[in-house]
Amino acid sequence: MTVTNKTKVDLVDYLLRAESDVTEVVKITDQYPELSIEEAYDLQKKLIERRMEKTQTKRIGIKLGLTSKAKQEMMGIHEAIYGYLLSDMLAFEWEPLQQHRLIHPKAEPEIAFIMGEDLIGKDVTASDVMNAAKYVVAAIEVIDSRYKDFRFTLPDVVADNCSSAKLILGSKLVRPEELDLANIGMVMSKNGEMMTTGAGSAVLGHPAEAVAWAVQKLAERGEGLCKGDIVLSGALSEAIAFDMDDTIVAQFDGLGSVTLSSRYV
Ligand code: OOG
Repeated sequence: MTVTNKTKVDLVDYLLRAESDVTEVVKITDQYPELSIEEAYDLQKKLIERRMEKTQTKRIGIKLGLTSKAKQEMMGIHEAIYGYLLSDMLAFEWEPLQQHRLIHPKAEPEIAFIMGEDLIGKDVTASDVMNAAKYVVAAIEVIDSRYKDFRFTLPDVVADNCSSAKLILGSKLVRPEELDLANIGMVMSKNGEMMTTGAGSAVLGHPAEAVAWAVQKLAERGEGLCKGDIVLSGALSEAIAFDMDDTIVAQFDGLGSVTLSSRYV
């Protein structure tokens, strides 16, 4: 079945409804197996426009996904993906997440960049990213795929805004050049028990390389990063599922820690 404009509107509605009803749904490639990555980015763009309109939110940045070689191999792909961060996705360390608003959330430890300047262009490099970024900060991204059992193909996850749900930033802001970002070590625990470890190099060799890739990719669509954007550069380890009353802490060398807690309200 081909993806007409009418189908695109229906698919966007389908995914937005899954999010607002907090219900997992069958992946869209079950019905549209020919959906291409480019069409999936078109769907993602429409979804973001509709979601901003519906929830009166605005764009606050970009997230990268599937940046680790391990995850790419697991999915049989060779490319990362990007999605958008919106203002209502921003959560805070001091305010537990409302677990009942999430389907089957998982936490990912990430290094976030705060952009000090706009950055746009097909030839942008990691060193351009380091120069344009004002700070790096520890982050936890909460991913919450709208698809059943978190199972999807690449076009499915792109259309679903790369499983984006929430993000929490730590409170220690560091100038990017002050740290060796590829060699930053990270430990993530759940309720005091160590769950996973990782290093900055897990993110396409260096987190700024991942951000440069995203900027080049955005340029293909005439877009880029804006001053003030938050950029989640990709997970340093696998994602960890959590439930109500869980507390997750990600501790990074040189960046301090960031804490997520959840409750049922
Ligand atoms: C896709 C998004 C994963 C990352 O950093 O790899 C992601 C998913 O696994 O649901 O954000």
